[in-house]
Amino acid sequence: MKDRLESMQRSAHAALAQADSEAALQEVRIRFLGRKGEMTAIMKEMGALSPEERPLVGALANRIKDDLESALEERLASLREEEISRRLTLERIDVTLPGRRPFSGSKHPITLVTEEISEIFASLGFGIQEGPEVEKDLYNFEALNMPKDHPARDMQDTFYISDEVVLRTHTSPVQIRTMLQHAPPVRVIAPGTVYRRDSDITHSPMFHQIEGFLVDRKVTFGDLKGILTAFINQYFGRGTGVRFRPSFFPFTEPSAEVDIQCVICGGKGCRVCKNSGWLEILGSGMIDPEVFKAVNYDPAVYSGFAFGMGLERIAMLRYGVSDLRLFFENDLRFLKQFS
Ligand code: 2NL
Repeated sequence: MKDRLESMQRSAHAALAQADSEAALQEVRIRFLGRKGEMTAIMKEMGALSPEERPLVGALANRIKDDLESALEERLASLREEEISRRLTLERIDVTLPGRRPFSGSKHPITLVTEEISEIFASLGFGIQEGPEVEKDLYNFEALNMPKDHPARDMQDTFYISDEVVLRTHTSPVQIRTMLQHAPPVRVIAPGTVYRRDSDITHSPMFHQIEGFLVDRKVTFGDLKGILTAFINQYFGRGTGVRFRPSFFPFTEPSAEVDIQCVICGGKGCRVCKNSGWLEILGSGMIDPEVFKAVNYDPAVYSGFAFGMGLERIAMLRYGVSDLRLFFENDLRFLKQFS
């Protein structure tokens, strides 16, 4: 029995030396030390031994068991160490490599223009208001002196959601809402997206506007000229030539269009200004008394001016963009140039 125990010990050591994973080690443990393993099988025959031999063989069996158990532990520890050093080599990180820059987007040119213009008017004391793009016909047209039969309300130009609801065709309804909620004095600009049924190389069905207005006692056309000239000097540069041309809008009387000296040729005449030396950038006027009546402002007490400008046109002039469609195609090669 002593020989069989010692031979079992040798084959266990041999099997241990061969085991190259924790799973294989576990198999060795079961095969030799498990409840149905070789050690147990041998020990079952202890009963056949003489009383003198039994304690000697028992002590030997215990020593072998202890020996195998500590050999198993050692092998396990060295397998784990091997695994750790294997992974340390395999997964080595070169901390001196340069990092990868995270991709970072940039603001759309229309956003840049909106923010810059808003900031200038904010510095002149104007608040910034926003409103819904799906708007009541009442606020988009009716309150702006454009009754149901007005030509500007043509089905050709307006996206109707229903008889009484439209996609706003300008941001004026934001100003109507502002006047309905606040008594004068009030000065606010309304930047935002607007919609018209128009689509060709120079018109997009969705585009952007900033409108503004100011109402107080004794506001004159001189105030309109002063504020808009101050804005133009700040945005296009001090000394930019400005002229006011008579015009017509249903919601202002009198009305004026505002031109600036051509930013491309400086007024000499070029393709962009069609050889006139001037560029139209704004519509404006004194708010019509009919509009005041619609928002319960007393036209005998208050007066005010309003203005509106298309942002795509201003962005094209500002950044030298010659094709409107670039603003809507979201080509990254274009957009990246504004970062
Ligand atoms: C243009 C012309 C304009 C207004 C917008 C306005 C708003 C209210 C009352 C009176 Cl609530 N007027 N807005 C006035 C004159 C011109 O815009 O060419 N826009 C792109």
